[in-house]
Amino acid sequence: MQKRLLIATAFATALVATSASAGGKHGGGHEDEMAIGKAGKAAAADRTIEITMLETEDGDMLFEPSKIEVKKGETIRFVIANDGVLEHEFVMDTPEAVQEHKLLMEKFPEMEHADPNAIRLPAEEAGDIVWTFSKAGDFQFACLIPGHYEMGMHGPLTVASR
Ligand SMILES: [Cu+2]
Repeated sequence: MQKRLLIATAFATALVATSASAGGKHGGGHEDEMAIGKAGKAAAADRTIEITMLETEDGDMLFEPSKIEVKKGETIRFVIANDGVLEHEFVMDTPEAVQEHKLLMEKFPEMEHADPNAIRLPAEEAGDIVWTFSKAGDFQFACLIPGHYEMGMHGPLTVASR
């Protein structure tokens, strides 16, 4: 009895912690600078990187290119196209934040995000993200729709210090 109560309490605490972090992350101001940088202005973009999201005939899901390399201080216009038949998303963040976000998506698959570092696209649609990489580091991009990461939808995003 005592033990069961303890487990229930721990579970409730975990739930509260999870929703608090979800609220903070998704309701936060868009002006906030993240570890990976901040939203930029299209007019200030140094270059464009085109990214395609697709499924392969043997059941994999992937991004092309499979890795992204930029330099600190660069503003990149990502033009992201979903060439698949399923919905996909592109999110870039620290590896830790990607894993945290992935777990949240698995718990709450209907979760909507309005994060400036992410875009969700229905099949055959395209969109863009303009991003200023203000800090050097090893980041990651991924699709966090449950199951897609495991099917291959993730890659390294390196911000070189110049
Ligand atoms: Cu996907």
